[in-house]
Amino acid sequence: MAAGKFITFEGGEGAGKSTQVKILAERLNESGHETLLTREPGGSLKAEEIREFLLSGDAREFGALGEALLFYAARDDHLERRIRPALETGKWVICDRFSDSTRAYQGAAGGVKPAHLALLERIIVGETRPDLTIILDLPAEDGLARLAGRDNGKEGADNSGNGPDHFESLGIGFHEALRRGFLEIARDEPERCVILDAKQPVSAVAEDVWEAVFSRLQP
Ligand code: Z5A
Repeated sequence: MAAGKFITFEGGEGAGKSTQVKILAERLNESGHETLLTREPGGSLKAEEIREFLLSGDAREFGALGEALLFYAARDDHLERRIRPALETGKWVICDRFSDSTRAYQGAAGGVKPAHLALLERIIVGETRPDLTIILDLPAEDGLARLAGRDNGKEGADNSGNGPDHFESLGIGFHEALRRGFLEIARDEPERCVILDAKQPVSAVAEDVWEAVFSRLQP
């Protein structure tokens, strides 16, 4: 068993994951825990290269299953080089998206069979499952409106820092299917997942995140 704790953040576009992972990492650091703040796709050198390819839209031709394989190739490297070593030294690993994103994007919204994704998850993730997954829930149109209003773009949004990436530019139906996908995951695994209302102000969401971490993992 890993000595550290593994927390993942999930949710649709613009739900506030990147904002909240940073606040949680600061809070854990202040309470004396060493943290690794990381993200998917990416988090290791090779995985960041795969990220660039995936978000550019050039991987679209592989279809949703091909994309899932690429996300898992990146995840395998990330787990081996960053996540497992950090957990073994007792760090708290906080990851902005992880395997539930594959289940929601390539599975629920993209049409890849859940059994195929479950198999990949068993092979690649194995025992390194998150101790806690926080799902930030927001209506699809609110999340997309937030991204449209984001003035400087998120780092690497389309590999130039501007404009929507491949996934952000998919239609509202795709984003609604995503939301349902995440809510279903939480319903099926209540011992691991917590759903939080991401429509609230940043500080209120941060309080809910801390309450979830505190009550489930006692940092
Ligand atoms: N993907 C996949 O398909 N399969 C997989 O297995 C994995 C990923 C792992 C990665 O994109 C893409 O890869 C992603 C899924 C797919 N799809 N897309 N696009 P990314 O890493 O570049 O982006 P993201 O993870 O989707 O994050 P995001 O949607 O760009 O945003 P966010 O991290 O959830 O939110 P944020 O950056 O913290 O906030 C967005 C804006 O809202 C910003 O202006 C904030 O200031 C504002 N904000 C944040 N919180 C609030 C609150 N509470 N109120 C008001 N405004 C707020």
